[in-house]
Amino acid sequence: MTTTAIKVPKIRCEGCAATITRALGALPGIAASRVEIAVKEVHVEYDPAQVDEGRIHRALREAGFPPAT
Ligand SMILES: [Cu+2]
Repeated sequence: MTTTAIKVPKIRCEGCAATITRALGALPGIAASRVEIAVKEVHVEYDPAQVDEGRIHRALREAGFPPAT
């Protein structure tokens, strides 16, 4: 498993966190995800054989929460 922390400036509340958790849960290969609202970060544990960070970033963009560049 690989873990990553992705900065997402638009995270503001539990509603945002729920949307993000749902969006990432729809991807294959996501073992766990946790949204840290206070620091506007998404922590993701994933199987690199099934999904990569680019795909995770795309899912976040599609959910309305683009990662910081
Ligand atoms: Cu929100």
